Amino acid sequence: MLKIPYLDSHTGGEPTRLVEHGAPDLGTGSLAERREVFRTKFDHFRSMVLNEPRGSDVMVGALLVKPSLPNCDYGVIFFNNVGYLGMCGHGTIGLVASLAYQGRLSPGKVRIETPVGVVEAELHQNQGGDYANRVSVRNINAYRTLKNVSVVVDGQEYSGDVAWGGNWFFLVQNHGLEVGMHNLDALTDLSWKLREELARKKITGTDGAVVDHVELFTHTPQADSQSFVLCPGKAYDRSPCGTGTSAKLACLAAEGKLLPGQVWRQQSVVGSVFEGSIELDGDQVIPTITGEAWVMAEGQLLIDQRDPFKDGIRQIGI
Ligand code: PYC
Repeated sequence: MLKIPYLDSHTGGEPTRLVEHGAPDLGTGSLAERREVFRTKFDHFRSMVLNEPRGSDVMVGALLVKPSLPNCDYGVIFFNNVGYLGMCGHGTIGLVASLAYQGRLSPGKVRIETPVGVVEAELHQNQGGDYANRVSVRNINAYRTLKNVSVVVDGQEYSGDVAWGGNWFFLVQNHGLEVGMHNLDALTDLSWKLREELARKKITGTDGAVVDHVELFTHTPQADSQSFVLCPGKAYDRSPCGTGTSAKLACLAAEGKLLPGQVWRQQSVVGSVFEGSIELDGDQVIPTITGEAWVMAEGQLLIDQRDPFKDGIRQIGI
């Protein structure tokens, strides 16, 4: 029986499953190179950890590895039900809170290497719980590449921006749908169709990158904005999405609607909130996202070689 220790947390409702020991050896290359080894040689491990029946479509995996850069403390590769992420904001908050829970981190700063760059997280002081769980993540640079892109779905025209926040996003403000838990089917349906239409029209991120996250925004009295975020595997993000909030901050800054030091409160469809702010870096921004994560389960994944679904139920065609 193969046994893989795991620690599950959630950040604003969005789960992260942290694994480290028992994972395949991905070598000592850069995190981008190791993600490629993971993808091409060990994708069964991703599916085994995250897909049903052991995991779920909603979950994001965080594989903790040694960094390749000497000035980093940890390396991490994030993955989901259908593949691999660049960065993951809620996942980084979950990772740092999980390391705090394990007694491996004290309040202060930690540098984490990801396949798309180095992020700096700050674990804030424990406010009286069992472990410190409030984390700020100074993300890699975020920027908008396309403004007011027109996409037609079911005969109706939508306009949105394409932006990078560690993953590629299509951000739509005027979509006509109510953003709330009562409307998940309609929000998912429209987001998915927008994503498909972007792909059909070959509207991409830089270097032909697939725009695989869609954000639908609305106004809310409880924060500066509320959003529904659809992830690549068709599950919606229960958190406000750290990389998605970063992309939003980049678009706001490009419009002159957010200045360095101002705090932007982004609410998720389930009601959780991230706080975001920016520093300027030329025509790009460096976003910092703050949120809280909660550890919620730890144990061992058990992999029985006789089990026909030991490698999870793979999703084809997403
Ligand atoms: O928080 O960046 C994020 C994220 C990406 C996908 C799910 N959550």
